Amino acid sequence: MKRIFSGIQPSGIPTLGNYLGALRNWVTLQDTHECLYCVVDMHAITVAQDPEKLRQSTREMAASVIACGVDPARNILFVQSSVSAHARLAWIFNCVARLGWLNRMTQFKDKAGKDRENASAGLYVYPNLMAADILAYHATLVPVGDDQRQHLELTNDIAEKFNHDFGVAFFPHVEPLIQGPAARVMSLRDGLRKMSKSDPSDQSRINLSDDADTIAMKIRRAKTDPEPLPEDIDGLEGRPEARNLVGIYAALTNSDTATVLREHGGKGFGPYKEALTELLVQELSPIAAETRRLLADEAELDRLLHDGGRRAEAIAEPIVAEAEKLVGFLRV
Ligand code: AQP
Repeated sequence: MKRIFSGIQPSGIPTLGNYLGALRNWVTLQDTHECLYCVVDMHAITVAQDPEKLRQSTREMAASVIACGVDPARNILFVQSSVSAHARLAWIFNCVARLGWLNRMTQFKDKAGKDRENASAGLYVYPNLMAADILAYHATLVPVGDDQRQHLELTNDIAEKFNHDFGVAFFPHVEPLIQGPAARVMSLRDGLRKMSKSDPSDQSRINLSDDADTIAMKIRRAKTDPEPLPEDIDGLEGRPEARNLVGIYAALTNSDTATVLREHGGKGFGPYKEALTELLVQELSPIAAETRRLLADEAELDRLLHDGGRRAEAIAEPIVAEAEKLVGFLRV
């Protein structure tokens, strides 16, 4: 069985983008792989977080993951900061990765924006921590949205350089697992920007906790253009908002863009948005209800996460101890 590692930041309520790009795949993969799923709070603090809110969001994220269908007994579900191996290996990787590599990371450029000088050093070395998250477990498969592809290439660069520098074949090659027509769900307000849980505009995203009325309102107000839906894929050229709404529909029905357009091409956005809303409500309402149920018993949720953390540690500890030995740390 191949080992999978995947993480999600507790930087807000998970969105439809997180769900279609990652969480839904996590559920499928648990049947065929050994899976480690991690709420990556250390990544979340690369931008400012309110401490109490972060603690609560960490629980909420874990509850959402379980509510989506991830079984904490069959998989290892845990909080990143509870396993110190991540921080230790990340430091080693900070010393392996080259500044030139990090300078090419588009996510840093997107997230730091115009005020780069004021971004945290943590945001800059975020991909090194991500490499440590994965390689601390010798995981070889990483289910992610399309936005993370570049970070996984960097993970492999780091693994190769480490292996080369220390003359070993210690860290494995990592493969991204990018699936489906909604590998990149875009903002409902701007079809060229990714849907994000930390976008200042709540109207830009569907949160997994949104109720039916909120989903209906957000889809009704989602930006579109005046043309009806095209009948084939070529007709989506230059229409990012239409492409996004079609991609979401295709993902929710486990079909593809061409099939959705065969069914809905020629229709105006009014009836199409109604059909899309119905699908979304059907899929997301049970998740929201189950998340609320899980959050009502915080002690049990904390117990599950503690247990996951100890199981994760048992795998990571010997791997990271070996990496520390390879770089020459004295263990006395
Ligand atoms: N819009 C998206 N479409 C498809 N997949 C997405 N993912 C995130 N947004 C989309 C995937 O969700 C997983 C967890 O992401 P994350 O929380 O670790 O960080 P992120 O990619 O930065 O997600 P957000 O929602 O945009 O968070 P913030 O706003 O805090 O930066 C990843 O596998 C990601 O690919």
